[in-house]
Order: sequence, then C-alpha cells, then structure tokens
Amino acid sequence: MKTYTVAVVGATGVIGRTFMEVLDKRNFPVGRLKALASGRSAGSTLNFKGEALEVEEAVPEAFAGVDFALFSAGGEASLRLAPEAVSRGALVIDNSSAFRMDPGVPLVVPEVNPDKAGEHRGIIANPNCSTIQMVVALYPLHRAAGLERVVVSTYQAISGAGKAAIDGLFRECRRVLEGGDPKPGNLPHGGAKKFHQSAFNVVPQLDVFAEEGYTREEMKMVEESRKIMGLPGLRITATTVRVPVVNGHSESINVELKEPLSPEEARRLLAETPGVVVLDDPEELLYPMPALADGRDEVFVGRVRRDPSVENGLNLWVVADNTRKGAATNAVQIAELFL
Ligand code: 3JN
Repeated sequence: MKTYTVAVVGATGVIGRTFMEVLDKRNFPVGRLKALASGRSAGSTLNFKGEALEVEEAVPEAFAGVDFALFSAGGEASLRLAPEAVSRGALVIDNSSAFRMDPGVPLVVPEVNPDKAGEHRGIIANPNCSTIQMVVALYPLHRAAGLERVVVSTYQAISGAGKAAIDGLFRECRRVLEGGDPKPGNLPHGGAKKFHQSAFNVVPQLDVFAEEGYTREEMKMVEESRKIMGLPGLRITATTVRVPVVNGHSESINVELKEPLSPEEARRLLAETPGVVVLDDPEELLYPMPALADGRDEVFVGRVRRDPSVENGLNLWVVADNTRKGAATNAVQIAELFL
C-alpha cells in the first residue's frame, strides 16, 4: 500500500494531539509522521501508534518530502509556514482562520462540498469548529427544503480555548469549591485586557469583538457557512457562548425553510446522512449532550421540533466533539479525499 509523509504543525496542542489520534484511529496510510511545533516544544516527545516521536521545530526546511501538512498552530504560523510547505510540494490543510475566506482557498466539509477540495492551489482551509457541526446538520435540510433563515446560539466547550484554558477551568473549580478567589486568566481569550471566571460561569464572548457588536467567532459562523454551502445571501445570525464544559460544543439552531418539512422527515433525512447520528426520543430522555459526543467523530442531532412561530420553522439541538469533527477529523477526512 502506498504510504505518505504527514506533518502535524502545532503537534503539542490540543488539536495537534487529536490529529495524531485520528490519523491512527482512521488508519490513514502514514509512512512517516513529523511532529512539528515551536522551538520551545522541540526536543520533547509525543506518542504516535504507541511509539515515541521527537518533536521538531516547525521551520521551512522541515516540510521537505512532506505529502500532507496538517496545521493547527494559530493563524500567524499558518501565514508564515503554509506557503513554505506548499512550495516544497505538500498539500496543506489549515485549521486556522488565516485562509478560510480567501476566494482562492477551498473551505471544505466533506459531507457538504467535497468537490471544492479539488480546486485547491496547495492550501485547503478547515472551517471553525462551530461552523462544521452546524453545516453538517443544516445541509441535508437545505437540499430538501431550502434554507430561508438560520438563528444559532452556541454552548462552546473550554477545550476550544486550548490546553491552558482546560487546566485553568479545573484550577478555578478547585479554588471556588475551597471558598477562594478563582483567579481567572483565560476567558474570553488570551491577551484580553481583563479575564472572566470560567468555573461555574457562562461567557457570551469568544474571540475579539469585530463589527456591530458581533464577535469574530460569530462572524466566522456567518461567513464560513455561506461559503461552504454556496449560499452567499443566506440570512443567518449567531451568538457564541463559552460554557464550563471540558469538551464538546452544543448548538441551538432555529431554521426557517423555503418549503414545508416535518420534524419526522427532517429526522429521517438526518439519520440517512453519513456522519450524522440522530438521538431524539424525549420519552426516553434521549438527546445529544457533550458527554455523549466526547471522543466521537459524528455530529449528533436531537430535539428536532416544529417552530410554530414562523412559517416552515424547525428547532434543532446539535452536538459534536469540537476537537474531532470540529477540527482533526474533518481535516483528516479532507486528506482522505486525495488518497
Ligand atoms: O473557542 C473555540 O471553541 C474555537 C476556537 C477557534 C479559534 C481559536 C483561536 C484562533 C480559531 C478558529 O479556529 O477560528 C482561531 C483562528 O484561527 O482564528
């Protein structure tokens, strides 16, 4: 079997480690794995398929001979190093927002627009985690009945803010339970001018504020979902919120469709969609939750019900592991399109 040299950039981070887990779990034909990270992490060791792997510094020369370069080291590293990887012959799949809205860069969710991947010029962008799970659930409904308008509110896990934020949440919980000051230091985002408590709290800000009172995370959901579904005029609005869940993003999605679609038909269409699992049995108290989605590659949908306040309205509750389908799994699925 043909095998490939795969570089993981940002290998020591939450998503970098998940890339390696997913490559292993999906039996991606890795001949050689190169774990790349900042100079600070170079020389440390990681585990891949049960073997120790030394982390190398992510410098341009490290991409020689690389077939696939999976980037999750932040936008600055992507802007600097992705072109270096491409010039050395690698196909870059980039998990940052650096190239997502570039008209020359495909933004791909394999369940929605796999055909766009073939248009790449060396770089394919992986969408934001909250966007991915939303479009996987919305696209089958769009194909059946046409999206008219979407209102989404997210309940996003701490893992999306990185390893330091996860450690910070545990520390803050301990301090609060001991009656002390939680000493927050991670939310809403690194480098913010002040920090909010993550333990036992809900923070309606992810990323920095952008335009008209919306955060960049909210604008990413709006702009990226339009690009992925090929619906530049889609009416869509988002509110993104951080909750003290370790892993797994949840979304409440209100949809208005152009044509009628019953909750039963929506459930049937979603259940037939590869990569979607419908968990929807209120009598059995069955619905998606982050604790169920943790470590899974699928998008879970439940609480499908009519919204009687508008014409052709539906409400959905959508949950996925933001480190898996929201990041690493989606990126590896994109790479699989080229095997
Ligand atoms: O906070 C989350 O749950 C998701 C965070 C995503 C994120 C964090 C920092 C920078 C991104 C992203 O994927 O959009 C970026 C970025 O690349 O802009």
